[in-house]
Amino acid sequence: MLRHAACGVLAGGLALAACARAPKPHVQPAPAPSAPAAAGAAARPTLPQDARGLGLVPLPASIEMLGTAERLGTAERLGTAPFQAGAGTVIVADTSSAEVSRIAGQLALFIRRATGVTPKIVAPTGTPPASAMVLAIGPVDSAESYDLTVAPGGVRLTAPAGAGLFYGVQTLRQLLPYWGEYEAVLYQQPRPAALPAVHIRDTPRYQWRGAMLDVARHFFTVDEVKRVVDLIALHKMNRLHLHLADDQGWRIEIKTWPDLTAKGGATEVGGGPGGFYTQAQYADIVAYAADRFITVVPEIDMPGHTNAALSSYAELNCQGQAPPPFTGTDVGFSSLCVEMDFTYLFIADVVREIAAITPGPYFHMGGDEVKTLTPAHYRAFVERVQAIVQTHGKQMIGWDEVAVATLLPTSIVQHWRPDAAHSELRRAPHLILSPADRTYLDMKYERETALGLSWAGLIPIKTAYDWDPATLVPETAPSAILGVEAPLWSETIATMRDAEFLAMPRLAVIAELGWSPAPRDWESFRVRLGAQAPRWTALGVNFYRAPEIPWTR
Ligand code: TNX
Repeated sequence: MLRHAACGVLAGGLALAACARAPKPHVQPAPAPSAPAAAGAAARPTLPQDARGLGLVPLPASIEMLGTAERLGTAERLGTAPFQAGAGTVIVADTSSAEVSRIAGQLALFIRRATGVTPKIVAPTGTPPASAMVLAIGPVDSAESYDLTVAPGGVRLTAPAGAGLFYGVQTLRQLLPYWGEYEAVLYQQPRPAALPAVHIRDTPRYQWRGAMLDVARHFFTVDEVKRVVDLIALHKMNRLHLHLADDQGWRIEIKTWPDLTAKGGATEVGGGPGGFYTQAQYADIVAYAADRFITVVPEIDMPGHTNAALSSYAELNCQGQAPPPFTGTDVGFSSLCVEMDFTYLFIADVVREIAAITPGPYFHMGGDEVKTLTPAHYRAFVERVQAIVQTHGKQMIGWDEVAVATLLPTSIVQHWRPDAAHSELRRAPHLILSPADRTYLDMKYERETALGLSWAGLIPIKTAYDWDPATLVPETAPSAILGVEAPLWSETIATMRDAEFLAMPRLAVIAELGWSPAPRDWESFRVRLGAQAPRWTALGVNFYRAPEIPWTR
């Protein structure tokens, strides 16, 4: 039985007494052992009714409460508090691995912030000391999976790779009291933090759990992008798609075409100053994301959405004349000169330079909303760019219009138009699902929402939550669906405060769609989402307090 197995795991490395003392669970019968979640296929194991009281988002694949269900002081979660982090807590981790050490350091930081005590990180030597939090590499389902046991004598987190350990630490973080999110709590005295006794075995439903930030319509600084990285990491997302070029701005330094940023980077919607990332700054974002197991996906939108490039270089235009910069919000009017070979030399330079500073395997070529080309010219363009992207060792991604082209087996289609023809989408070798009427973070929540657009409809929380990625495009092979992504377009947002208001809480909704097994339970989700309020407040997140969610504060 899983419950005893959990103690067995624990007993292997921690004091046996810990398990012997663990109060008998009085919740549901132990869930069936969770199978690794095959995309779309995994059935939800029975979860204890009170698992929702843990306040975890996204919901893990399997949770077993080891403690009794008692309310814990101010914390709105259930379970006894058999593990007390604080003075005496030691993190045991393989300090010879830089990656494991880094993750242990991240856990140490959360413990310090929650308790006022910085735990020592020590290498494993035989039996772990009492009150140890052990991070171990060991077999669990897939690379992103983890197995976590919290019991009175200690905590044991096992994962086959760094990614799983990192997600297990994010779960521990959400199990710790919310005040661990404050950066500078001053403690008169160390304050122990209770972790509820629980056994969690977790694995993501989908490999692609993404968010997109449009830094082209309005520019966001490196620090602001890092803040977005932090928010997506907290919710176990693993892709950050950066929309780096559009009509209103070009945001990434290309050394062979310096005016792209010198001229094309100096505008944005509304006429503000714009901005751009040097290649070194972009590399800094990529490294910061990689430390959180997030792959950056760079997008240069083409052949449409290219006014910033066209206005920077006259020779990219069919007539040899540069248009003025554009600071409005219309779409569909611009296009690269697709019949001119010179255009493809330009594209090859851009792809080569970006590929060289992008360790991830993807390059997104946009391809959306082209209203000035014939279908034949459009298709030929996509296929030519696809070949360039392949030459530079990357997999091409394009918005769903590109599905009309002949695509390589490695290419990926990002579905966004709610009315895109399913017959075309089914031709896609791989699909990322970003249906605009469910996942677009820039849609208004309700008619009165001051920020955002509404062309794809209003998206209150339940609308964002209530759909199944596995059945959105009928007759698509489940294996073709890589996962989900939530795009945040920035026509109506100029600051991080505004961005957070549209993104949160819907980013957490899409994170759950990407991670948690189906079928999902709206009632459980509302409660767990509501429990994030003090945590997000501590992080300074300007989230929308949707009236249908029972926010705990
Ligand atoms: C459609 S989504 C666009 C963007 C806009 C967005 C606004 C997509 C591929 N194209 O250019 O910013 O709508 O919601």
